[in-house]
Amino acid sequence: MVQNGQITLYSSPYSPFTHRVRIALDQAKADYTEYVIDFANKPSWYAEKINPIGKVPAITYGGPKSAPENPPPESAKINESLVILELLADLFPEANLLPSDPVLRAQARLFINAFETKAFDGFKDFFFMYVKGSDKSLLESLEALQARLPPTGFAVGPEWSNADSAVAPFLVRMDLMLRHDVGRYPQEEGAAILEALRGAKFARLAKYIDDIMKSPVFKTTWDEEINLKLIKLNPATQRK
Ligand SMILES: N[C@@H](CCC(=O)N[C@@H](CS)C(=O)NCC(=O)O)C(=O)O
Repeated sequence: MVQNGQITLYSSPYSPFTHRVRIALDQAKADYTEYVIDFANKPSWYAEKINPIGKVPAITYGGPKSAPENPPPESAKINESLVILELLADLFPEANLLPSDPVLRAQARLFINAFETKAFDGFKDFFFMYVKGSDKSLLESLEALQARLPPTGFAVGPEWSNADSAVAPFLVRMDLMLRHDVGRYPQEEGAAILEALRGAKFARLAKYIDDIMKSPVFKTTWDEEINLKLIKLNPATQRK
């Protein structure tokens, strides 16, 4: 499809939510401009003109290319990473961001839902807040996510889809943080989780994470060294 108007992505290099959208935009081969929002010095026009809740990611879609702080008045302003993934699947049908089969599409959404309603909380509570007991809930939620994976391939089959774009930024960061002992969690709990995730019970999830990291669509959006530096700098990952 010929893209019908400009796309601007408002982003942060720290943000796994932005990462979701970047993967899908690349997969769709969309022509887009990226503008990094500095969290320490958020421009007031961002909430006024783009995303009233002030978070990233957000996109503007439509109209001619223009300065990021002055989006075309006719452009749509869309926030929430998962909603943006849905929009991109609709805008770029030939990119197959979602499978064409209705049942597989539903399964992709269920996979995303399993991550969003359970695993994300485990991830946040263990790595960024450290809530007591979150080691257990993180492993339980990962087991439930793993149970949804087909025997081989990605979340809903051999082809990468929005389901993978939605979870990959988190699973890969989780693996990286555990390998480098970064995050709020007590060191021994991190070591125990890493051991569990390397064990037979989580073999399918480990293979999935490995396949994600080897996938061309993911590799073009990920630099492990830079991300490790960013994660280590994030105040929310510092142990107290
Ligand atoms: N539910 C939102 C979450 C977005 C979100 O939490 N973004 C964070 C970055 S990872 C953010 O903008 N934080 C800066 C702030 O809240 O000021 C989505 O899926 O897009």
